[in-house]
Amino acid sequence: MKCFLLMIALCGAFSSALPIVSKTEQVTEEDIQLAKTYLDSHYPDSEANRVIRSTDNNIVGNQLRQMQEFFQLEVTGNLDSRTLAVIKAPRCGIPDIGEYKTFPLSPKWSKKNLTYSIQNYTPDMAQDDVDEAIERAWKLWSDVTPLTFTRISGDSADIQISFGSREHSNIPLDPSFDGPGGKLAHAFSPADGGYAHFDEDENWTKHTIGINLFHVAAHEFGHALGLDHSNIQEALMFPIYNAVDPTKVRLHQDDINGIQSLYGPPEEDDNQLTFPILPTNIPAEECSIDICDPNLTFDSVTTLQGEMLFFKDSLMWRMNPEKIDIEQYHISTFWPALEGGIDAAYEDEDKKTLYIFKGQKYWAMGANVIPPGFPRNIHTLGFPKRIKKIDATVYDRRRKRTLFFSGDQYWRYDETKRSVVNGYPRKIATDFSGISSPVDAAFHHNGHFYLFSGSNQYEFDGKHKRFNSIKKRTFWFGCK
Ligand code: TQI
Ligand code: CA
Ligand code: ZN
Repeated sequence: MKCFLLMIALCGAFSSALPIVSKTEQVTEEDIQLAKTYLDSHYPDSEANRVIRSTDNNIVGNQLRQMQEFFQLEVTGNLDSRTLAVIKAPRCGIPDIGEYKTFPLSPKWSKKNLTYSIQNYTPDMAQDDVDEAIERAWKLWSDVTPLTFTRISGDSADIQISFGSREHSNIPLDPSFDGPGGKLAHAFSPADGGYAHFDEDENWTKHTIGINLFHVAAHEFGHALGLDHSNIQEALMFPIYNAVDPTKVRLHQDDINGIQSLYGPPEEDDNQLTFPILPTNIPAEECSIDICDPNLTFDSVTTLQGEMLFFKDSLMWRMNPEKIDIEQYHISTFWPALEGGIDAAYEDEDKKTLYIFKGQKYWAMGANVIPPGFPRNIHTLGFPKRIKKIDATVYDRRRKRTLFFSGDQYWRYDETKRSVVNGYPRKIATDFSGISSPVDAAFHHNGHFYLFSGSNQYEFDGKHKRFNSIKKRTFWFGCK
């Protein structure tokens, strides 16, 4: 916001060196030609935006109006002196060819892992839908940059998001909103504090009736990251809100070029693992291991979005429990950095995150957001230094706690408090009597825990803390 004002100020400084056409001065034929060439190259001549030459030889029409709107000039449709001054100073931070634009001096965030907070909610939408729209809007930008966006609470976030109407804050130079219609939202550039404000007098929705929050948030976050408006009509940063199907809102190559001019492309981080998108119609590999072999043991097992994944060495099998249909993949297909041999894995369905453990490292992969800073060391979870690897893990959705097995001990980890529960570790043999340690793999299905040890699989009733049955490990595959 402030930056836009700054740009006008800079333009003033520049253009004062140029002859300024005063309000009363007659516009010359030369000026008209100049303006026409300028408008034709910046605001391509379409049916809707044809330049009409009026009788008094002035340029009028939509091309000029668009240009005036773009530069926040008075929209007169006439080639007045201020408009002409902007046309005559095309090098004032304004590209000659149609493309993205950053704010003057290109302010940008100097760190990659940014935080945001949602300070309040609009009553127009369910809170979950607001959270989701905001998260998806950030994801558009994090997908094409090295940036990450993590939601935190409180007032210390880099980018604070809020809804308000009219005079909506006491931040200096925060322009007030204008009631229904008109201004929808605004955001402060990285130089000005990175706020994103949404006009509460608009009707915010998750579809096209009313104003689509995801669409406007995506545009505002572009500003909050340092992008000014683009003059490419299809770009998200083009300053006109076209109600498009929100499922079709995505970045234009111009938006990508713009944001990457500030932050560069995503880091080819060999260490970062991404949430696996399991193919739906790509044929899986031939099964190269006899999955019914009674001597086969698993490295780890986890659920993933309703399916089950079994890991062994460099391979993984995917099974849909409804279909008893097994597909085999190389682990490296999804995670080139891993090369298999993983120790443990679990899915936190509440955080929509998959965790993978290998040696002292572990990775978190979000279905929607890429959690920053992984891999991390398992000791950051609070395990003692003597623990060199995790054997098995499983998430207990009912208690929002994760069980970790290592050697002959196990821990409970509180996912809400993000710490190991007091009183742990405990001996596996004490609480899961009958199971032989170590536990190879563990997962949760339909309210039961399944712990794998050697060729056995123990079904454990989490509620009554007792074993229901011991099944062969191959039970899931319908082996004879
Ligand atoms: N709000 C303006 C905007 O974000 C605020 C603004 C005007 C601005 N001029 C600026 C911000 C120059 C930075 C630089 O663009 S708005 C749209 C769009 C608005 C407009 O309410 O007019 C969207 C908000 F692009 F569709 F026109 C969101 Cl998506
Ligand atoms: Ca408004
Ligand atoms: Zn904008």
